Order: sequence, then C-alpha cells, then structure tokens
Amino acid sequence: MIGVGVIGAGLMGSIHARLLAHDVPGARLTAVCDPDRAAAERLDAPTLHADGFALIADPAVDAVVIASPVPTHEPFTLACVAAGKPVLCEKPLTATSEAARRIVEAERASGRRLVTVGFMRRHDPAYVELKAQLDAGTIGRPLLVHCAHRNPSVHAFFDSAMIITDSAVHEADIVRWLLGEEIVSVDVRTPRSTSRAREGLRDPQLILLTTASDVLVDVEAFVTAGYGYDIRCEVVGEDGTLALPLAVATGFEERFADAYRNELIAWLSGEPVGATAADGLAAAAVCEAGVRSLAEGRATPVAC
Ligand code: ISE
Repeated sequence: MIGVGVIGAGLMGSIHARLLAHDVPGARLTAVCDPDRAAAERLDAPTLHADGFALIADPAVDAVVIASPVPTHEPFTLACVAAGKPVLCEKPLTATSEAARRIVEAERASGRRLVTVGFMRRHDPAYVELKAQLDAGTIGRPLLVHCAHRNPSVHAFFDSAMIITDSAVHEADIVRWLLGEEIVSVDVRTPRSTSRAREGLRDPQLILLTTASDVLVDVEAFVTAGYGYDIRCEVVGEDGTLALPLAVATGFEERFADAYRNELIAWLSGEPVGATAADGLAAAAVCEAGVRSLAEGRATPVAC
C-alpha cells in the first residue's frame, strides 16, 4: 500500500482524498492538512497535520498531493523533491514561469522524476481517444483547433487574468499534449462582457494560440456562461475533423470525474506518465504571455 498525504482540504483536496480513500487500488489516505481544521477532519484521514511541511516529513506519507492555494505550490513541491517523495501538484504548478523553472531545476538536480502536474484532462477518456485518432493519422495533418471552456459561474475572487491562468491553462496544456509541439504566441481578444460577469470581469475571452509549426488554436474561455459546464475541442485536419463528444455537465467535478481517478491511478503506477514539471513551466509561460496580451491588447510571444 502507498501512503498518500493530501495538502489542502478544499474542493480539489477533497476530491483527491475521497478517491484515494475509496477508489484507487493500492493507495491509502494516511494524512491531511488544512488551516481549516474542520474541513481537514471531514476527510477522515488517520493523521491531521498542522502544516504541509509536517505532512511531507511524516514517515507514513510516501507520496503527496498538493491541493492548497497556488502561492504554496512552489515551497511544498520543493520540499517534496528535497524529501525524495513523488508529488502530484494541482494546476497551475506555479503562478510564474520563474518559480516553475526553480522546480524543474530542483527536480533535475535530484536525479529522479518526482513531480507530476494535475493536468487531469490528459487522463480523460474522450481526450485520450481524440489523441489516439490524431496520432493514428485519421484526419491527416492538423491545421486548426477550436476549443471552448465554459463554466457556469466562478467565485467572486476570480479576475480577468484568472480566466487565463486558472481556466484556459488547461487548454495551454492539452493543446501542447494533443499536437506534440510548443505554443509560441498568444493573442487575447475580448468582446463586450456578459451581464452575468461581476463589474470589471472581462468574460468571455477569445484566446488565440499559435504553435511552433503554425497550427492556429482558438479558445473561447467563458467562466460565467450560466447554463452549465461545457468543454469542447475540435481538431481540423487536412483530411477531416475530430471532436470531443458534446456533453454539458454541472461542473468540472462531474465532467472530469473519470479523469481525476485515472490521473491518481496513473500517478501511483510508478510509470512516468502525466504532465511533468517542464509541462507546468511551459503552461506557465503561455499564461504569462496571455496575461500580458490581455493587458496590452496585442499578440505576445511566449518566452520560454
Ligand atoms: C478550475 O480550477 C478547474 O481546474 C476547472 O477544470 C476549470 O474548468 C475551471 O475554470 C477552473 O477554475
């Protein structure tokens, strides 16, 4: 049995903790921590720690899931690398590419693959099937990708930049994974905002990504779409198109339930699967360019 500790007992930490306790063969939820003790207690782990560093040092914790706020990701991930413990860190890996680079370098110096980033879409059966078809050459050379990322609503603290760094960061990763190449430029355009968006929130956004080989990707990121959780992806190739099946869910917990479970199973399998620290760095660099484009109103190269 692999003992897993979960840092953070919010929505994502609770999803991971419940899956580890009941749905991931070979795993055991051994410890949890959260500043909100009542939230941590609800996850029913044998040990509650006062903080993430104590959890990482716990000998009953063989591997760590980080699902705490983004500013804590770097110190906790670095502590896991220093302790030689495999870590699954929720997305985004870090808020800046500089911080992600420090993690890449620390992991490289450790000589082991220890860091996986929680880009769970790579484990979603529909995306896996789409990639298999693409790799088999079913539609020939890809030319365009159309994506939509719609959430019914978001918390009041969600700002315009977070539509890129917290939501469209998934497309930054999945497009790189699907096409097997880097994104080199980002151009964010905004129409008038929906009346559902709180004052000042630029929602929706149209995010245009250009890849190294000149595939053009449009991402509609719309976080107060109201009607449901709707994730779309269509790849247009020279000989046809491939798309995810249309499916409107209530939220990401429902839409990606299989992906979250498959992600944990794959992570604990010991196989080198899932998004790496370098993938986390690449996504951070794309988001940085996106946030700059949003502020400056022009296409921005990705510096990586
Ligand atoms: C959230 O944090 C997620 O990761 C969801 O997958 C995404 O759809 C949502 O926009 C994010 O806020």
